[in-house]
Amino acid sequence: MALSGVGTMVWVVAVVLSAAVMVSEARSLLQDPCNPCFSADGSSQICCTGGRQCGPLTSAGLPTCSSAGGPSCNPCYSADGSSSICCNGPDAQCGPQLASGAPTCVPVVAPKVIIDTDFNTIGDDGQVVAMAAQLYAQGVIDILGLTVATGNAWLDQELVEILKAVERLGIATRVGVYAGAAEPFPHTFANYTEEVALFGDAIDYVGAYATPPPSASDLVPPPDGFASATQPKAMNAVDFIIEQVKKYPGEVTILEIAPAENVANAILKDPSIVPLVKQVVTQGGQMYVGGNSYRDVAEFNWWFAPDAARTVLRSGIPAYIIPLDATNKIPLTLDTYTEIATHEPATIITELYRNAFAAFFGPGPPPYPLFVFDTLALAYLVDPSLATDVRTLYICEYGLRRRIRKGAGVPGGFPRAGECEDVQGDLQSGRRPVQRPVRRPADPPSPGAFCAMILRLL
Ligand SMILES: [Ca+2]
Repeated sequence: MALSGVGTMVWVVAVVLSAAVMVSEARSLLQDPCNPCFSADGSSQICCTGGRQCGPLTSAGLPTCSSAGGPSCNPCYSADGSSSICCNGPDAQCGPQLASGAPTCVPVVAPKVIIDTDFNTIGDDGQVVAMAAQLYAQGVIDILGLTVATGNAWLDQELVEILKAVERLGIATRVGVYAGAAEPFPHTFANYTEEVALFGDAIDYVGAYATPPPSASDLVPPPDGFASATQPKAMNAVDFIIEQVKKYPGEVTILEIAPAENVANAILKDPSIVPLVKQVVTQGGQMYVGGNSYRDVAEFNWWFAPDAARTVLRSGIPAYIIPLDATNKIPLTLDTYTEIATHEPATIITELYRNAFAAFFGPGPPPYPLFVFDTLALAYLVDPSLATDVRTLYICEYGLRRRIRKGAGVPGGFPRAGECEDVQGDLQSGRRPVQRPVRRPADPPSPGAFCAMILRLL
């Protein structure tokens, strides 16, 4: 791994750790607002809780916390560094320097985020929401809501798990859960059964499609029981996305860590939201590596709802994609697992974590790499500088064309990426790709065209 990757991995690991270490503080954090203290250049911040004020900057310009009741000052410096002012209270962030070079203070505004998730209790989606709850408590992000779509499991099972999670994390009264797509279209469960008949059984992950939709009696409670009182909001996820984007034009980031049906349906229902969405940050797709679903040549989120992925990526909303090329480089290590699982005092999160992964990290080497997938999308959202390899590539669609030509009768094309190289194969049949010459569009991409930012965390 390149040296630059060390910092990336450490950061990601640190976030995973913070979810476990800090979860016991979640409720108190929510009642104990963050006092944000910023670095000299304003690019990073820490949260001083417990009544602590901002301390002096380190020699490297990093923020510190003073003891409780200490002097209150978040220093913001002039252009030449010769003078500073204190920015505290509602105007606690360093603002742009004036033409004269004098420092300014501006209000702290946490980025507004909708997390669209195919939730599971303590898999990567569960880890994302646990970490996001901490970041929310610290004022680093503002979670507008959690929207849910079938993916890892069927929607009803995911709702059971996320409703308990928001109670467990102490955010149930502040962050709503919105039910969305029960299955994508046209890649429905019935469609999937046709694929199996045509191309064969799955040899890799298919999420919810491993079994038919559950009945109410099939729903499995989380290890710590069903939610005691929390219910999904009455508003559908699609309408919630539309409402919030219009309420905060240009401010809403959609953290897309599920098959993209909810966001795609919002776009299709009300295309006027497209120019109003700040960005989509998503874990999905793969560029030059193998897939991880069905017959091993497709990334799960894009395989599960390919038409939705195409709709979102071609909508013109700025899209930042963390593909398997990046996530494959960040495995969950034994050291990280051990540090979380053995943390004292134990919390419900550390217990869930231990129960979920103890067998995997049992005697002997892990049977296969275990990745943290969606957590990298959250990492990028919070700190885009973590991306060490950012590329602008075209999303291509060879799947649909090849499918029609073959007359296989299965609807649904697939978004492809990679400078129009045929690098992903036939996503449903599992056939490996035939390498073709690079096809470049005759014209450069226009704003809003099918141009997406692809990034790799090396
Ligand atoms: Ca997910």
